[in-house]
Order: sequence, then structure tokens, then C-alpha cells
Amino acid sequence: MKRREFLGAALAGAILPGCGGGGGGGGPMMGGPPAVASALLTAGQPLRALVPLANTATQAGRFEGALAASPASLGLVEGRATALWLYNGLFPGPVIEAREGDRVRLALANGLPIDTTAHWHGLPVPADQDGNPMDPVRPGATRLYEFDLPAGAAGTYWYHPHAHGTTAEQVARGLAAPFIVRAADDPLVHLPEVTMLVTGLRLDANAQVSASGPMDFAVGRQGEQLLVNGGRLPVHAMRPGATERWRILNATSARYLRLALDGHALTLVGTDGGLLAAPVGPLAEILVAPAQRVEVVVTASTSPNARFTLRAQRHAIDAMGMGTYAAEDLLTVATTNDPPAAPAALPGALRAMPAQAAATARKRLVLTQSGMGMMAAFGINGRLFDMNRVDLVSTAGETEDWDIVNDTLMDHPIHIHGTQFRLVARESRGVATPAPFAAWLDTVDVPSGATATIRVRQDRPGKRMVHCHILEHEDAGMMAVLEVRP
Ligand SMILES: [Cu+2]
Repeated sequence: MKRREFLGAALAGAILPGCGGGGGGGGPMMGGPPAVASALLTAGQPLRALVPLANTATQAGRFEGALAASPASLGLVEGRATALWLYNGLFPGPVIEAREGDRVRLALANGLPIDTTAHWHGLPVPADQDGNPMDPVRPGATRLYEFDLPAGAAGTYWYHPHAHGTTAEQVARGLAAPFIVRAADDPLVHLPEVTMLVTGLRLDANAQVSASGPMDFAVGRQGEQLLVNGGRLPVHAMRPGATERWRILNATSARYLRLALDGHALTLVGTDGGLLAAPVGPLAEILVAPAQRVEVVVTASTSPNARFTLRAQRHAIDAMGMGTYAAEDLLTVATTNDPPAAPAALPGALRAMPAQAAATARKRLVLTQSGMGMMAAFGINGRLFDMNRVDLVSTAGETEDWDIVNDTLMDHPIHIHGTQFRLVARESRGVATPAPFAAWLDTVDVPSGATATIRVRQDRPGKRMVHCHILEHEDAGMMAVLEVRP
């Protein structure tokens, strides 16, 4: 089968400025939810602000909080109760907002009927505090996670379960929320800020979260409605001409978000691991792969009383014709009737991003496929996950180049725990495209048939997960254990 090429020349990490449309074929398998929806699933409600997790610390320089993962029931559909699993009963879960330098202590109480963990996605936490699948929190148990947020860690992260084999189910039932780390010297602190957590929801005819089936395990969970902060197609009001900083998180299982805002350009200022060295833009669109985050600066049109749509554009992720996502609207920007705001200045430099050290070791990871179509299964270097096996070994503090070779018929967003890395280049069909700018990533999209070369350094010893962040792929074994030795 001919491999898809259109992403072959793709640019840095998550970023795909001004690229053409995706391939054809296929489409979501499942129908939408029942027709009558409550406010949450009714389009046009105001964008909800996420609820912050209370900091119960009594000392400065600390963040202490309590999370409980428990079954909950929510009236998403009129006259029906949808069974969900939520953090602290919130849909979505509470946003954790801490600062660089903070000592963090978070207690997780497991009120679920199965094992869970809290994985602090993208944060440089010790391996034994990172919610690995080998560290399950049993039903009824409470686990305390403790870690420090070092200088330079400011950025947009998230937390979610990482229990072996049930991560997709736990996220699909509602367990995911942002974790924002702030810097004392944030150069964009003058801009109003909005956090937009994008999640997927797929309900069956009884208004219950539907289990993933064979198609979902093949190409990722299909047919989800996209929600922003738990709402369907919410409205975000902006004063004409106003400039805002948006933190956008892709917490869907498998939905690549090729984001564009009608009539507006986007300026990229940050990725998974925080700010870029300088703003990048204007961009017509930005590709945010599953698990990735972006920080974007948006200046609203000066037209009053106008409406614009933030949309995830059509995007194909496989060459088997099964994983094409149709365009889907995410959110409406509605300008108010106020006189236009004065233009906001954006600094030319955001932060220092010195070059990484030269690599002194090299690894090759091949993303592998067995079976075709609905029978497709994916591994790393031909193997499925075994938490008792070590697949890769690195030395703490050593800089390595990893060639991640995608020898499968679909794209995979590959996530490495415990550190941030940079894309060096992508190669496809003999054409290498260097990353056009430096960006810190913890998840890199590796298109079908392409090789992504990343430069990565792990600073803390212990076992780290390396896996596809299409959650059904992860659960089915597309994951490896990296042992970082002192
Ligand atoms: Cu995958």
C-alpha cells in the first residue's frame, strides 16, 4: 500500500504552518449522542473557566492539594444520567496552577473500581513519582506524589491516569486535566490568558461512554465529539482587537487537531515544554497531535459583533483509509460591541533557548505494525509492552539522538516521560527537513513512512515510559521501558 506523503515534509514538532489538506477516505464509525442535550452538550454556551485545585499549603513555595478519582454521574443528556469517572467530581478535572521552584505534594485517592495512577505528563518529576504503570494505586488506596518544579519548567502540562491497559478507558470516562507551571519572569504576563482543554466524548444510545472497539484499537478512538473545557462548541467573547494568550491542550485519545481560526492568523509562542525563543507567525494553522499542547497569541478582529470559528480541520492519520477525521468546529469567538482595544505589544524575544549539547549516543526506535485494517496492531522494535522488561537503556545526563522510524501505515504521536526534547529533523522518502525553530516537546508526531530525529537528555535515573499517545495503541502494547542509569 502506498504510504501517505503529505506530512512527509512536515515542520517542527507539532507545527504545520500553512499546509494543504489531508487525504481522503474513511470517516468516524459511530453516531453522535442522543439528540436532546443538556447545557454542557448544547452548542453556544459561554466557554467555561476550569476550576482551580485549591492549594492547601501553609508555607510559601509549596503547592499541596488533594485529588480523588471517583465515579460520578452527570446529566449530559436531558433525562439521562451519564456515568463518568472524574477528579474531584469535576468535568473536566481541576486545573493545577503552581510556580517554578514550588515543592509539590499531591494526594490521589482512588475511588475507582480498578487500579489508577496520576501521570504528570511532561513534567520533570522523579521516575518513582510519575504515575508509571508499575506503580498502581489500588482501589480504595491513597498515594502521595511529591516533586519539585525546577527553574525553566514553566509551561502547559496535564495529568491523567497511566494504569496498565486501562488508560484509554479512564481518560474516555473523564480523567484528564491541565497542570500549569508559571514563571516569575513570564514575558507574556501582560496578556489575558485562557486555557482550553480539548477532550473527546463518545456516548452510546443510552447516553453512556461507549467502550473502544476493534476499529478504535486499530486507528485510535473514532467518532468522538470534541469538547472545550467540557462544553460543546462554546462561545468565547473577546473585545474587538484584543490580544490574548491561549493555552490549548489536546487531551483526546487519538484526534489530531489541525487548528485554524476563521479570518485570523495564529502566533505560536509555546509548545509542550513552555515558551519558544521568539514568537512564530503569523500561521494559518497549527497541528496539535494527541497529548501535545500549544500556547498561541490571538488578536481578535476589530469588527464588533462578529463571530469566528476555531476549527479542527480535516486530517488523515493513516494510509489504510480508516482514520480520516472530518473537519469539526471547536469553539466560536464572538467579538463584543466595545470599541477596539489598543494593540498589545508582543516581545521579540520570549526566553533564552541555547543549543543542546552535541549527542554522544544514538538510538533507533522502529514503530512496527502487524496485521492490516481492523487487525492492525502496533509495537516498538517489533515488541509489545512488558513492564518487567527493559527495552532501552540511557545514562542520566547524556545527550542522545533518537531516530524514530515509522514503519507503519499510520501516524503515531510518540511520548517520552520525564523530560523535554527537541526535534532535530524529519526525513521522508530521502528528504530531510530540519526543524525550523527550537521547541521543547514531550510528544512528537511521527508520520507514516517518516523518521523523526530528536535530541533528548534524561537527568533523573529510573524507569521511564516511551509510548504512542494514541491511548488505545498504548493500552494494546505500543510502549517500551527506558531505564535511565545513574
Ligand atoms: Cu500509535
